[in-house]
Amino acid sequence: MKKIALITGATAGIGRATAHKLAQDNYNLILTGRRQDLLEDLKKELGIKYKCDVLSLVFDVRNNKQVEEFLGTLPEIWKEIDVLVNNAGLAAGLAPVQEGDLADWDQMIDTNVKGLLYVTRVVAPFMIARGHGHIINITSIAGKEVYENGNVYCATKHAVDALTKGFRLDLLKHNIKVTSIAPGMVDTEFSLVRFKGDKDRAVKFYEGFTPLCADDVAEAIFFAVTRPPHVNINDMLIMPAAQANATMTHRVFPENK
Ligand code: NDP
Ligand code: 8X3
Repeated sequence: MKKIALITGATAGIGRATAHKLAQDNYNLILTGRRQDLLEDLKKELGIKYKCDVLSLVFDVRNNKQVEEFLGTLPEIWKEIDVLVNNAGLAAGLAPVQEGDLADWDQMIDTNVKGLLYVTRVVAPFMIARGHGHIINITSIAGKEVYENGNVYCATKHAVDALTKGFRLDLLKHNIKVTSIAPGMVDTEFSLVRFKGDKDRAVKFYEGFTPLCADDVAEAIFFAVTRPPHVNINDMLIMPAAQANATMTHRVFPENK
């Protein structure tokens, strides 16, 4: 029988790549995001390529009413979720605290922290009822270190790091594994979103070195979910080879060679 994975934020980047990876490994998928057209395209693509069943749910993780409405009322068969990938998230802006945009702060805190909590609050009881499960939280190097102007984004990812540890304690007796996957810089829509559609700025962010790609992170998630029952990957920090930590990246430009 196929297993079921629920991936939040599957319309792009890491979530989308993880959907491909798990579908290829014989999972049926519940995929969520706000952009319906992208979810529908992905659902079609995965169905054709991997012959898997896909349930696509369009909602905003910041809205707990929607989270409960869509996930709380899943048909019984879809409640049998083996793997939850809490991936939906974003950075909005990059500014010193004294110039921070309050709407950006709210968006990051509401999505990265509260959204992740809302989804887990609904899904964890399904896993408890079945006596097993695996929750993967996508944290970040920004959840381990803080960088200039990253204040609130880094705080949200530090919060997810703490929540990961807390979930692990609370869910231990229920045989539910909890894993943090913490990537460094990954070339996805992340920077385009952070810089509010400014393509030049987003492209510059990844210039002069090879960042991770979404597939690299999907591979790490896949590794974590395919360990035998007695093994849990608590925390995986995965960086581009050219990025030593949150603040130091070795960039080489043709004119400097
Ligand atoms: P993308 O921007 O490519 O993807 C983000 C996904 O999150 C999209 O599918 C988006 O879907 C979804 N999302 C955002 N806000 C909401 C919301 N309010 N409700 C529902 N879904 C939402 O970025 P990444 O793939 O890079 O990011 C995925 C995760 O990885 C994030 O948590 C990010 O913080 C983390 N991360 C990213 C790194 C990077 O350098 N790229 C490094 C470390 C961690 P839609 O817009 O359709 O709603
Ligand atoms: C995203 C990685 O370093 O751009 O979490 O903040 S970084």
